[in-house]
Amino acid sequence: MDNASVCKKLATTFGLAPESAKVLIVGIGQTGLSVARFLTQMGIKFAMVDSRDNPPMNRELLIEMPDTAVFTGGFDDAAFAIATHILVSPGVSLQEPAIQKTIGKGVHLISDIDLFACSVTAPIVAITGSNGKSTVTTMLGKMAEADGKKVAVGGNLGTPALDLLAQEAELYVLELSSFQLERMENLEAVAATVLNVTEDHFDRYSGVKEYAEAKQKIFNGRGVMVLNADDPIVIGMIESDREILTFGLKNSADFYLNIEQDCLAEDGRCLMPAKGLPLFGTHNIANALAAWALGRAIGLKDTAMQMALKSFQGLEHRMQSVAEINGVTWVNDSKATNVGACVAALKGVDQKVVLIAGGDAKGADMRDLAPIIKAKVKAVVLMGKDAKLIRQIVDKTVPVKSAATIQEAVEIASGLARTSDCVLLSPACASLDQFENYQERGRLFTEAVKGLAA
Ligand code: UMA
Ligand code: ADP
Repeated sequence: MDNASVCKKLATTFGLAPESAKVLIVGIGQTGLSVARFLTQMGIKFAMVDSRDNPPMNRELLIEMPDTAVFTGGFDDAAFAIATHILVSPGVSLQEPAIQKTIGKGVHLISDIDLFACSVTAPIVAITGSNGKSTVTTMLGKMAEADGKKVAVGGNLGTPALDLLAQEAELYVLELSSFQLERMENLEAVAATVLNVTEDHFDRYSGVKEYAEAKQKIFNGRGVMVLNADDPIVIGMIESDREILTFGLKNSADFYLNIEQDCLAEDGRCLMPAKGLPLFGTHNIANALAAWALGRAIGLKDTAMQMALKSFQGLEHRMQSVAEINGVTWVNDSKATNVGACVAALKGVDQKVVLIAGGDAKGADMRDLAPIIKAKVKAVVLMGKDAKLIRQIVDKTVPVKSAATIQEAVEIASGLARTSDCVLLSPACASLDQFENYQERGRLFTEAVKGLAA
C-alpha cells in the first residue's frame, strides 16, 4: 500500500491525522523505535517517554530522528499531557498509573500491531501460545519460503512488526505475545493459532483467565482457527461458525501423530515420518503439526512443508545440544522461561538429568514441576531470585545445590553428572534478575561448558 493510502486509513481508523494527532510512544526499545520510524514516514508528530534513565534504543533513535522529543528517567506528567494518542510498548503494563490516567482522560490507545495491520494488504498469519511461538513461526516462515513465497517473519520474534513493512512481502507471519495481543483490536489474520496455554506472566495478569483472554484476541476476524486439540483451554476457544483445523498428538485431531506408523498424519495419510524431524522432544512434533495445519490453511504445498521441516535444525537456546564431555550431554534450553517449557524439556530427555534452573518466576506456581523432577532428575542446581520457590517443591530425595552464577552452576553440575547423564539448563524462569536476556544466559552457559571441555 502506498503512503498516501496508509495515511488516509490511519486517519479514518484511528483519527491519526498528521495535522492534529500527537502520539506519545511509551518505551524506547525495539517496538518504540519501529513506531517512531513509521510515524516519521507518515508525517505524524510524536514524542517518546521511558521510565529508564538509559533506554536501550535511545542512541539509535537520536541518530536516526534527532529532533524527537524524548523524556527519560520516569513517566513525566508533562510528556503525557499533550498526547492525543498513546502507544504503549509491550514491556510496559497498561496498569501503570500514568497510562491509566491518560486513557481515563479519553486519549486513544493504539498499538504497533494495529498500525501494521492497517498498512498491509498481504495476508497475515498470527501465532501465539505460552510456548513454541518462535519455533512454529520460524517453521511456517521456512515452509512458505520453500513454497516460493516472499514471506516476512517477525513480531515478538525479533523484527518488530512495523519494521517488516520495509520488506516486500506477499505473506506475513507474526509471532504475537499476550502483551501485544491485549492492546490490539484491528488485526484480522487469515489463519491464527493459540498453540497452548500454561501459566506465564502472572506478574502482569491476575490469573490464567485474563492471560488466556489476551491470547484469544488473536482470533479476531473470520480467518481459519488452528487449535490444539490436546489443550482444554485452547479447544475451549472454538467458534463453531468458523473454519477450524485442529492439531495434537492424539488421532482425534485433523493433524496428528500416527503412533503405529510413527509419522505426522492428516486424515489417515502420512505426511512425513516423525524421525524426519531433526528436532528433539514430542512438543516439537506438536509444533510441526501446528505449522502444517497453518500451512494447509494458507494453501502451501505438502512437498514444500516437508522439505522445510526436514532441514529445520531448531532455534538457538531451545533444547540445543552444546557439548558432549566424558559421555555427559550438555543441553542449553535457556529459552525455557516458564514451567510449561521446563516440563516439556524434561519429558523429552531419556537420560538421567542434572537440572540447572531458577531466575525470575514471574509470579508462577512451581508445583507442576514436582512430579517430573521426581521422575527424571537426579540433582538440581538452583540460581537466581526465585530459587527458593523451586527448592520448596523438590522432593527431599533429590539433592539440591545453590549457585551464585551460571559459571558456578556449570561447575557444580559437572561434579554431579556421570557418564550418559544429561545436564540441562531449563530454568523455568525468566533471566532478567541476573542477565540482560535469555540469550545472554544461554551464551554464558555455553561458554562455561566449552571452558570445561577445554
Ligand atoms: N521498560 C521499562 N520502562 C519503559 C519501557 C520498557 O522499564 O519505559 C522495560 C520493560 O519492562 C521490559 C523492557 O524494558 O522489561 C523491554 O520492554 P519494551 O516493551 O521496550 O521491549 P521491546 O524492546 O520493544 O521488545 C518488545 C518485546 N519485549 C517484551 O515484550 C518485553 C520483544 O519480545 C519483541 O521481540 C519486540 O518487542 C519486537 O516485537 C521479547 C520478549 O521477551 C523477545 N517477549 C516476551 C516473551 O517472549 O515472553 C513477551
Ligand atoms: P516461545 O516463542 O513461545 O517462547 P520457543 O519456540 O522460543 O517458544 O520455545 C520456548 C521454550 O519452550 C523452549 O524451552 C522450548 O524447548 C519450549 N517449547 C517449545 N515448544 C513447546 C511446546 N509446544 N510445548 C511446551 N514447550 C515448548
